[in-house]
Amino acid sequence: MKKGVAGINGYQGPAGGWGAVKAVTASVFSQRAVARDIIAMFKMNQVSGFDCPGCAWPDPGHRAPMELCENGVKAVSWETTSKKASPEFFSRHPVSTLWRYSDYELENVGRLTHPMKYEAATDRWQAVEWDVAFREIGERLRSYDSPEQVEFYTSGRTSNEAAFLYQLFAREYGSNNFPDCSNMCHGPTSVGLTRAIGLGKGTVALDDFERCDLVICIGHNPGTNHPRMLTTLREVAKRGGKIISINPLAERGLERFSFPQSPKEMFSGQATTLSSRYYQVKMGGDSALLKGIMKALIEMDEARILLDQPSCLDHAFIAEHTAGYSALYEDLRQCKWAELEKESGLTHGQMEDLADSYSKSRATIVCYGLGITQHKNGTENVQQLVNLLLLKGNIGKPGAGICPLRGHSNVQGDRSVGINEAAPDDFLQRLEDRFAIKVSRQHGRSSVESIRAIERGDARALICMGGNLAVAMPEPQRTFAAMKTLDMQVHIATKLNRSHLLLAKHNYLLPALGRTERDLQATGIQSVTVEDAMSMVHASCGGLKPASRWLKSEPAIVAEMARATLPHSPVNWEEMSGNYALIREAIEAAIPAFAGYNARIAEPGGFRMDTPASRREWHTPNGKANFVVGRLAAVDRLHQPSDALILASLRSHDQYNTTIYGMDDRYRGITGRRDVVFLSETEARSRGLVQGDVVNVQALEDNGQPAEGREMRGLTVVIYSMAAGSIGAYLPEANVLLSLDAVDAESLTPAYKSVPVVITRA
Ligand SMILES: Nc1nc2c(c(=O)[nH]1)N[C@H]1C(S)=C(S)[C@@H](COP(=O)(O)OP(=O)(O)OC[C@H]3O[C@@H](n4cnc5c(=O)[nH]c(N)nc54)[C@H](O)[C@@H]3O)O[C@H]1N2
Ligand SMILES: Nc1nc2c(c(=O)[nH]1)N[C@H]1C(S)=C(S)[C@@H](COP(=O)(O)OP(=O)(O)OC[C@H]3O[C@@H](n4cnc5c(=O)[nH]c(N)nc54)[C@H](O)[C@@H]3O)O[C@H]1N2
Ligand SMILES: [Mo]
Repeated sequence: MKKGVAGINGYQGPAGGWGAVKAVTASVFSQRAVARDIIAMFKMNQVSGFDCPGCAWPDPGHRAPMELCENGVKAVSWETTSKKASPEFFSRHPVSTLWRYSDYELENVGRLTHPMKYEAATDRWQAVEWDVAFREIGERLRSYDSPEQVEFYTSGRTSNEAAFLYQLFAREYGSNNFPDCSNMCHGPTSVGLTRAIGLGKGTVALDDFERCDLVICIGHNPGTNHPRMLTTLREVAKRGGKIISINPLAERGLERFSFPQSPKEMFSGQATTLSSRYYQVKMGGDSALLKGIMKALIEMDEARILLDQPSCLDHAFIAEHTAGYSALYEDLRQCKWAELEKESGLTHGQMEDLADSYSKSRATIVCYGLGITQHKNGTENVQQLVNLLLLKGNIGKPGAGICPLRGHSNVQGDRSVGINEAAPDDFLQRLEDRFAIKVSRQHGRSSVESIRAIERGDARALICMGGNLAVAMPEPQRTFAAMKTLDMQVHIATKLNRSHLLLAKHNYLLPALGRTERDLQATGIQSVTVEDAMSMVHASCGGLKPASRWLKSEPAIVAEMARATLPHSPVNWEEMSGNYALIREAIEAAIPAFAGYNARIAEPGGFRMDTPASRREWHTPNGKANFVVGRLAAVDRLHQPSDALILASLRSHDQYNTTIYGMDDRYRGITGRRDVVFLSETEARSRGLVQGDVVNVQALEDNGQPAEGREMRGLTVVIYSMAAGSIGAYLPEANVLLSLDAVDAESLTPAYKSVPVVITRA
């Protein structure tokens, strides 16, 4: 191994600990957000405070006065930054100059302060009056041949109130095109769980973690993406519960954790061991692994029955509550161990060990993330997790169930209130009844379909409620080019990002209040509501002075855009945006699950949305929980060369999706750089590579041929503890290796975690 490769140092410490405390201070300092921030942090996630925009992990009822979460602090300090992207800044920087900024530099300019319109003559964004912007946007939207030529994107920080108004506006206008960030992460959860158990969300509540015997963490990285979950996992480990992790990479946040709020752990340098077992599955190998565990479990069960020992499956549950068991049984019987081993990268013995641990647990929770969903078989993967749980009746009993780790802090809520390109008919009917409008029943477009429609010229305008759509999507070679063919783009945003610079013919940038800021409307200060990953809905009320007096709230922006576009609308836009309680009343009228909305969010901690599967009520067409047989592997290797690797795009510890906070990835031992690939010792050695060597990565087509233009050059090799056959690189840089056509067949979620590639020395 080369000694001393710049920025590649490894990391020996636990997750959390002093490193987290130092990073908090550094992030607050870098954004010059000191005093405001500290006050804000104390109120974050509290009953009367605002909801942390960091992640969707729920808040415990018995929380510490301030749960220090490093990445929550980063999210908040970047929102409450004192830096400003003002009209004066834009007057000094033409778009051609801004294009050369890195993604980090773009967001680091600071908060947008004024509504802006792009002027082609000067190549600059220029301030525009709100009224003028709304009038022009409305005129343009009315000018298109068909409302189906307009795409309405939502990123998941948007509150329930803003999201509901937004979809109402789009539907009254006549479009059902709702590309949304959940199409990029948990689309397979919505589709797969709905078909399997009749509920497109998780079944567990936070207190189930107090009662489970076993937590299986598969394909997610809580140390970075859901840091507050480590507190929960620590409690499980401390009371003797078992945690088993399944991940190609050794992720420190799954291994051990030093709780920053525990003086004992902090000052003695102790840490809690989280996972008792860690299985480094190959990227894309989960489905083979899950089949192996289930096969071993069934074999074990049959042996026990022969020996007159108690069964290790819940046969009574299977008989009463499920359908499809015999097809699953037949599929597993036919699976060959050699194939399961080859595809998963784990041994028959390891799969038996996993089955054994699972069989001994009386109540098991399976937690999963993008390592499961972002594959061509993402939906099937989710259903395999359900299969495993159903075999032992682990859904709908205390301490057990399925727990998808959702992404953005309100991505689940946005879908609950109607951001859905194929909304159920009863919902659409209630919207029509409540508002005396007509809405289309046409199946609309999700994210990948929207980009393809823009590429084909079928879509003329794109409105983005937050996010950074073009950068978040695969294959910028196609996505970026498509964006520039649009007639109009409208971005409702807090910060500048690259999507804003992919100019259409007409471009507007509308600055929104962030969640930490005071939202004053006609009837006084407003709260919004959000739904966390465990279906808890609660209020969030910003308290800070807005970054600029020209900012508008998202509901206000939507309402004014709607009034400018639909002058004869019967909807009471002005009244609703002046009093969000009226929006909640409307949500309640359209969606019965929100009955008593305003009263229920007044309760401390809010309320839980109904999750029928948690009480074994299966809202599926056959009224049963369904076993679903899936294919063996994420990638069909038939035509791939023998040296092909499967690449997953990864988040560093210093980023939030496309927002790059800094250049470090502390828990993976990387400092000051992102131009790296992670490779196992075995794969490196077989190619004669050592740490620090520079390589090129070439993506492959399904037929094994090099994919033209889908390559990255000059990446530095990091030797990492990870599965053979696998390789990792950071998003969004690695998006050039992806294909817009490689998607999960059922949900159309891009296969961000399984791109076949080959590497060569640069
Ligand atoms: N700080 C921070 N917090 C975030 C985000 C952020 O970017 N930064 N993003 C938010 C969003 S929108 C989302 S959706 C969530 C994402 O949260 P996660 O689901 O944790 O997402 P990732 O970090 O993309 O990847 C998770 C893990 O999957 C593993 N993996 C890759 N391929 C495979 C595979 O084939 N099988 C298995 N078993 N594992 C695999 C990787 O090694 C990695 O540890 O986090 C949210 N929270
Ligand atoms: N290769 C690869 N690509 C991926 C992924 C992957 O794992 N691999 N993950 C995917 C996933 S899971 C997701 S969710 C998507 C994320 O896709 P998006 O949600 O579209 O992207 P973000 O980076 O979260 O959006 C950041 C921008 O949101 C805006 N913003 C922040 N806060 C607010 C607010 O309060 N209001 C408004 N109006 N705007 C705000 C800011 O302008 C900021 O620049 O990326 C996907 N892309
Ligand atoms: Mo996400």
